[in-house]
Amino acid sequence: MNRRRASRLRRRRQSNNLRFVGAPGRRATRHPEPILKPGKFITFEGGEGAGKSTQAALLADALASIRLGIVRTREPGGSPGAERIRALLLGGIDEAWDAVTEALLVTAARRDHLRHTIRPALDAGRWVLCDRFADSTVAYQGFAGGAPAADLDALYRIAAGDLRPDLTLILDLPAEQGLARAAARQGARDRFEGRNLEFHAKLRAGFLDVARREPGRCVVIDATGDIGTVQRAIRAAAADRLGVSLPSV
Ligand code: T5A
Repeated sequence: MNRRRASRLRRRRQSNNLRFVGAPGRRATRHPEPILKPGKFITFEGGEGAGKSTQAALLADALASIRLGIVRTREPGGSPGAERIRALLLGGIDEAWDAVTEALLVTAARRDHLRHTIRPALDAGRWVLCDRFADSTVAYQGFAGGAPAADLDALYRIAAGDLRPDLTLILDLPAEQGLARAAARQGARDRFEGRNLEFHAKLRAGFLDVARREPGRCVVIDATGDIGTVQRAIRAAAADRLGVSLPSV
């Protein structure tokens, strides 16, 4: 075969590969480049000390082991501008701001975080694992703090538009147990950890209310067990909701 015909055939084969990927009735093709799938957005929610950071790190390892690109991030924070707002919010003297002012601050941080970290990562096909997101605003500033739900909805739209997490894992445990775990850990208490038990019980009720209203997005995970047991439940939820097959814990 002459060189020009060989190169014409090669070009045609490549364009077929790209056009017919996954089309019914076609043989599976080998792709010259991995196909960029849109990334998934997974959020971890729950009260203080529920184990969100611990579990997010373990899920990130599992997803990376099946060769997915992962970005782990957190709220408030996750971009340089949002981290500055985090320092202001969490380091501030308690009661200096009311719940609506707190919501304005976390929303400003969220907008910056989405612009600079979350959306670019999702657009590049990465999976974003975020330690807390907007349900924390609903629970902390809304349910426990008393900020009106309609105001929080409006703020969310300003920050995020139509973007919603693909999966939200709500780590659920009694407030006393979470606070005991957080207290056993080293480091200074932040502005919210020091609030009374009633406040923390309202947080739990708030997260469970979100889960009840949005069952398609949220999965409630029993977080009272040991780290491995909780991680198994999280991997099962990721497999069920997002169709990934992950190594067992
Ligand atoms: N906030 C945030 C708002 O008010 N509004 C908002 O909109 C947002 C986004 C963030 C604060 O900001 C507020 C809420 C928060 O107060 P943070 O520093 O990010 O503060 O703290 P938290 O998100 O509360 O996270 P914590 O660090 O308190 O807890 P985690 O991440 O849930 O728990 P983790 O993994 O650090 O574990 C805590 C301890 O428990 C152990 C761990 O080893 C660790 O020592 N542990 C377990 N022990 C036994 N069994 C298990 N299954 C365990 N899992 C973890």
